[in-house]
Amino acid sequence: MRLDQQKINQVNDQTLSEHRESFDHLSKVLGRKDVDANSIIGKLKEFQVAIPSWALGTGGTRFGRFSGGGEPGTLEDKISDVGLLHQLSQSAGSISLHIPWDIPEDVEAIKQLADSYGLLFDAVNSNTFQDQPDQKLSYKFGSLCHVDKAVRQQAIDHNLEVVKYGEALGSKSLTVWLADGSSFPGQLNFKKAFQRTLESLQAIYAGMPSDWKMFVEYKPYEPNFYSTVIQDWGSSHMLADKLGERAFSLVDLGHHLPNTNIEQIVATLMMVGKLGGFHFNDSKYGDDDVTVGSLKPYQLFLIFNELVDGMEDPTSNNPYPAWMIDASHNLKDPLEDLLQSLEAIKIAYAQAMLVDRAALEEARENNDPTLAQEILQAAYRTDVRPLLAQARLQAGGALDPIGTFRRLNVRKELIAARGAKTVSTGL
Ligand code: AOS
Ligand code: ZN
Ligand code: ZN
Repeated sequence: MRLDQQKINQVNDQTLSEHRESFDHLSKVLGRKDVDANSIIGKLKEFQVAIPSWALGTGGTRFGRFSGGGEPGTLEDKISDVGLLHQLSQSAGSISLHIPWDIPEDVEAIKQLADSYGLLFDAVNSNTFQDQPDQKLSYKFGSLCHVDKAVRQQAIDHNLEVVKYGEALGSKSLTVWLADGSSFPGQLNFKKAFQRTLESLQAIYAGMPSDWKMFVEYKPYEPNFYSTVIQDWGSSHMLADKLGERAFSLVDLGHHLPNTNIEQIVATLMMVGKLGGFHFNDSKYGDDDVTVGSLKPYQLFLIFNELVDGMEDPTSNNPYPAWMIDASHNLKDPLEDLLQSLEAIKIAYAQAMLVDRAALEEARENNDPTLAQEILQAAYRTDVRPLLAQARLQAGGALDPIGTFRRLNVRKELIAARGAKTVSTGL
């Protein structure tokens, strides 16, 4: 489904003068601080976040799943939904596929379809955390870390097959997230499991095209409750470091124990040039995967403060990170939820660009924590939403993406086209 551009413009027209007033006011306020609103708008327009194919349908828990209707039942539908998000937000310029959920039957047709929506294919994801119906050996006791070499080989072959699909579509990176670990003390030899995982990853790394990157995701628990082989950023970094210069750590915001200082992890990984990818979501307890910025927007800002610092650092050799939303939507409309996440990410990014870095560095050198806090919070407490709206307006998007989604009855039309009972693949 494609939205009629004229209809988006008509909805925009209704709040245009109000928007112009807020934007002019903010531009003046920023101008007095020597901040050029247009340069921030330019960076916001360039900033694109990948949408995971598995976040477009209703997510469930092991207790139930409550579909909202009109879910994308095919890869084509998923691409079309990301196209909708991109049309409204102008910030969702790519899709991240998960194999075997998203195996393309006709690669050329899928590429053309994505292209017609202005979408690229971001990192491809392998799945060795579930057994597929036609699978020979089980991953019940792990995949890349398994004690049985044949299981490890099957998981290696699967990852290489994922790379082949990605290559055909134009992806340039593979994200590996493993459920491997143990649920009971004594179950697993930690050292051997890590060593076997490294060897398996080395085989996958060796089989990737020479211009591909590998992102190694870490997670402290779930589905294994006692240990995970790649439990934290240290383990992920050790693996990435041993694998080679095209392997990087991937930070998923929900994959930290409560109160972990994620911004410090981000700064440290960027310092050594090893932060490759980012999964955005929010969490209160663990891997809650709720809407970005819905619980801890200040933490998100502090993380972006380090990301911007790392990206602007001329001495840094960290590559430009791959951004993706990794959320699960079990109550809200998935498309509305993703629009909220995109907005929260860009608010934090824009606020982080407002930080007066020279003054902050001076305050640090003078051991002045009061001033350092004033500087950070001056940026955080600025309402940057008119900058985001202006960036969208200039790019042809909606001034108010969720308002427009509702005004144009998008979900109703999706249900009419796809039915109320379609079920999307994913978790
Ligand atoms: C799992 O917890 C990880 O966050 C993965 O990145 C992702 O959610 C998964 O691959 C989707 O199935
Ligand atoms: Zn993730
Ligand atoms: Zn996760």
